[in-house]
Amino acid sequence: MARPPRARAASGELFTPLIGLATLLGVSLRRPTLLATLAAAGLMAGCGGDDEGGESERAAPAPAPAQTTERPPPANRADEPLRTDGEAELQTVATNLEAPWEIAFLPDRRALITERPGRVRLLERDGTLRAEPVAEVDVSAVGESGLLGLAVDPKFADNRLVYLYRTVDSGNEVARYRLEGARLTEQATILDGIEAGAIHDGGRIHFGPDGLLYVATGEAGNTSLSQDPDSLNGKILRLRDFRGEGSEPEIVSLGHRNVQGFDWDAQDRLYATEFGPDSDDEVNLIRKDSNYGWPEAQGKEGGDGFEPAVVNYEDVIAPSGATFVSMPGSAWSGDFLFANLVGEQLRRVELDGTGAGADEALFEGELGRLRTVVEGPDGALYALTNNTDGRGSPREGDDRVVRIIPPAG
Ligand SMILES: [Ca+2]
Repeated sequence: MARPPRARAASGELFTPLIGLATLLGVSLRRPTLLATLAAAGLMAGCGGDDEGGESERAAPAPAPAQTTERPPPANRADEPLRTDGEAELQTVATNLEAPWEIAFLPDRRALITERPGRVRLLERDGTLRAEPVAEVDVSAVGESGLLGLAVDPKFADNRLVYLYRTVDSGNEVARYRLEGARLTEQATILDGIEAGAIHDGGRIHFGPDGLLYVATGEAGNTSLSQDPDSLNGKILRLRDFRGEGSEPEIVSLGHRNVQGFDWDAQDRLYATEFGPDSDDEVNLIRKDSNYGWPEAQGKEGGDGFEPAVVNYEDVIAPSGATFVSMPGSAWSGDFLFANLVGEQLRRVELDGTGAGADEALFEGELGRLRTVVEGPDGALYALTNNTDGRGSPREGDDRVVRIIPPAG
């Protein structure tokens, strides 16, 4: 993996008061009413499609993790990725986020974090979470929808472009923004026409090794959409003209129920996590134009043109964001890590292009529900808890960004 360029001085301090002004001028959030939230919860309970789980179905959470520190040391500037000699180390980097959904690093080692109610936050290089959001995004945040994925343009150092996946009144869409100073300014909607629902909104976006922007969607509670080639729902899509006016997306794969995590291994093979219904959460190897079965087949069922899952989990763990560990020198290097909501764990799976080897739960019950995990520029992993969206049991300081230093390998 290419090393990020040396950090430049942040130039956004003067813009902070402008953000406050913009807020006063009416860049406001549409928050779900209590009634809408309850209706959505009732709907989800009724149809058994509540992938992300609810507190009522959960036992009391485990006590807060003992081995955390309030602030990590400054990011490692050496060439070697961070590794520990013993057990993996867990540190709290930032606290008091509201339903964070994605974290993505900039080339200067700062990071942007989305909060589902409609904010983008900036995490400074020293681990300080800037109090003022860099953007307030007008979203319709009901059930599982709202401000979800975020991706940083591969040419960010030149163009400062950032992409957001969000739910608005007309559905789910992808919008392009530009980071100017400490302010994220909207430029254009580059993909729309994705149906939204109180459940199954997909929402993860990442750039692929081919330089295209990949978008994972869900079937929004309408199972007939996953097999419909004319629908953008229940698909993995990719976009070419993301820096221009936008163009028709290409369907990479279909037959998905709800994909919220994906990444490529060192051989550029694409793997994705997927929420199953009341069993059969999945990890799939995504091949172009393949059909992953929903709602006709699930889990390891194949045949009839359907791709079986590489890994399936009978007990619900609710897998969301995922990453391969690309940097060398750790016991997890090359492995697929993904965050789990109901399972309250990170999962580490060894994948080799055909089947799966070791498959273990990490930090189970220690942090509560987990939304995503990404690899940082220092070689540590960064995960987001998801305990403040009404479905978890928030602990003091939730939600938080945690930094995980993997054991040396
Ligand atoms: Ca499947």
